[in-house]
Amino acid sequence: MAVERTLILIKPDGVERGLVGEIISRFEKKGFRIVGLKMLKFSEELAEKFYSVHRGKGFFNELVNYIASGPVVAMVIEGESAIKVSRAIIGPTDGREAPPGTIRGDYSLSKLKNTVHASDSVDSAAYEISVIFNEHELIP
Ligand code: 3AN
Repeated sequence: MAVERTLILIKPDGVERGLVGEIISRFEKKGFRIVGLKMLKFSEELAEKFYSVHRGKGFFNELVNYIASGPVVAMVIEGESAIKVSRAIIGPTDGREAPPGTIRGDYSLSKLKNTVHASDSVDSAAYEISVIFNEHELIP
C-alpha cells in the first residue's frame, strides 16, 4: 500500500451534462485530497500526446477528436492506492457494461463517451499528469 497521485479527467460529455460537481464529489467523499484542478480544452496536438499509447489503434482518431471536442476538467488526486481505487470508482471502459454505482455505470451508455478518465498505472499517471500540469500547479 502506498500513497499515490493519479490523473482524473472529466471528459467533454461529463462537463456538457453538468456532472463536474458530482464527479469531483465522489473522489472527495472517498477521502482523496485534490492537489491539482483546472478546466481546459485540448488542442488536437495535446490530445495526440495525451493518448499517444493508443496511437495506431482503430479508435485513435475518434478518441482524439472526441477529447478535443469541448472543455474538460483535469484533476490530480492523492491518497492511498489512488490509481487502483479510482479505477474502481470509474468502472470498466464501456458504460453499457459498467456496474451501477460506478461513475461510468451511472452516467455513460458509450465506450467512447464514457464521461471520465483515470490513469491505469504508476507510469501512465506520471506521464499524464506531466502532460497537463506544470509542477507549480500542483500542491506539494
Ligand atoms: P480506460 O479509459 O477504461 O482505461 P482504455 O485506456 O482502453 O480505457 O481506452 C482509452 C479511451 O479510449 C477510453 N476511455 C475510451 O474513451 C476510448 N476507447 C477505448 N476503446 C474504445 C473502442 N473500442 N471504441 C471507441 N473508443 C474506445
